[in-house]
Amino acid sequence: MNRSPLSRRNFLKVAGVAGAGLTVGACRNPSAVPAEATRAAAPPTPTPEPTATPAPPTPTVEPTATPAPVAQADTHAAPAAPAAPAAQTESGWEEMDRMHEEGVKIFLDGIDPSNGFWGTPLEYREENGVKVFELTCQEVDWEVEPGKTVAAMTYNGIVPGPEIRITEGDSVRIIVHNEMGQSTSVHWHGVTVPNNMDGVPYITQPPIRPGESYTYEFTTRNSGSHMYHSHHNALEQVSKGLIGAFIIEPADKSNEPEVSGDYTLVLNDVGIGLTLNGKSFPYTQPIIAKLGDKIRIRYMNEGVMIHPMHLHGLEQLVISKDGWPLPQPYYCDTLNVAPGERYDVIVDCHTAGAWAFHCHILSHAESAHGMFGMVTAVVVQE
Ligand SMILES: [Cu+2]
Repeated sequence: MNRSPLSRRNFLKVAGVAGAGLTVGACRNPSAVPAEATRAAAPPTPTPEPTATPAPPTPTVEPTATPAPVAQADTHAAPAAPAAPAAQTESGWEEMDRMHEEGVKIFLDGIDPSNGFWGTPLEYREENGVKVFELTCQEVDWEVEPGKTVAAMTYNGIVPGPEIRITEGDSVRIIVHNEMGQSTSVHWHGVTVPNNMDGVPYITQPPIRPGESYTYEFTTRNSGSHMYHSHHNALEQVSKGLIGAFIIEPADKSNEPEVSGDYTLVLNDVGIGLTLNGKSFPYTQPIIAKLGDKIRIRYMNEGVMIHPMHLHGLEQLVISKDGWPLPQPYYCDTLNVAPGERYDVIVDCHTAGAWAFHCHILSHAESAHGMFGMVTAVVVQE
């Protein structure tokens, strides 16, 4: 978004903690935080690991497919129990506080609204009235948080993939190139398409094999916040990053809310870990708004778990579900977003401050080692 960068001083000022002595020791390098976290004991929360499909038999699929990433994601779910006794000693609680503070410092120091966290538009060319997009499936190393790089599967090298944003009624042609070591396909999740464009191998098309390209073409009919993702070996491919926003703006915009910012949050969990737009706290980015702004947030859950997204201090007005406008919008402070679901909410930034914004399954957000995973903030500046 076109927002001026927020200095750490301003963030602290607006957060009401300027001058509160937020001195952070420079005694450890950032990677120490996740390193500590990975030493945490077994997580308390059951995860989809047991229900995950067995390792695929094909040799092209690395054994990292499910178990390893799941384990990584869960190492953050540092249980309170083992940490508690240590915290009761002076050095234990001081260490705990220091780790919490250090994560916040990395988050603040990393604020950069232009770093791509809030989406990269997919450019297109126009051919005879058709908008032509190209997506290339690639395996890349992806840094999700300080010291943690994962083997991701991506569209055009980024997680989530670039945002496709068009207008209802547009005709699109999307050419997909597969440079990965396994076959794939693309499903246009929530988008009304002809059956043969639905992207399900052996049902509506052959898989797009390594080295091949495949062309999808359709005219969009239903506006709203939709998604695109792999529909082949999906537990691995989607959870590792073959995901993206597919936003169709209505042809008639007269009922669209007027907002000063439009933010998409793609949620994911196993695979690359507990992430918002492909990043885990402290590598997430805050939404930065001005007092009185109205902002739109589009949640898209590409993970395998439910994530109740909780915003402190500012209510969320839910205006649409899966791209369909709600006949009766409703307010909430915690919005449960299940796998596959999309919700659009409007937030009236009526109170200045730095408001925590996180998944409220606490094992997805905060441990004895500080905040991690699905955590960010809405910063309302005066
Ligand atoms: Cu969650």
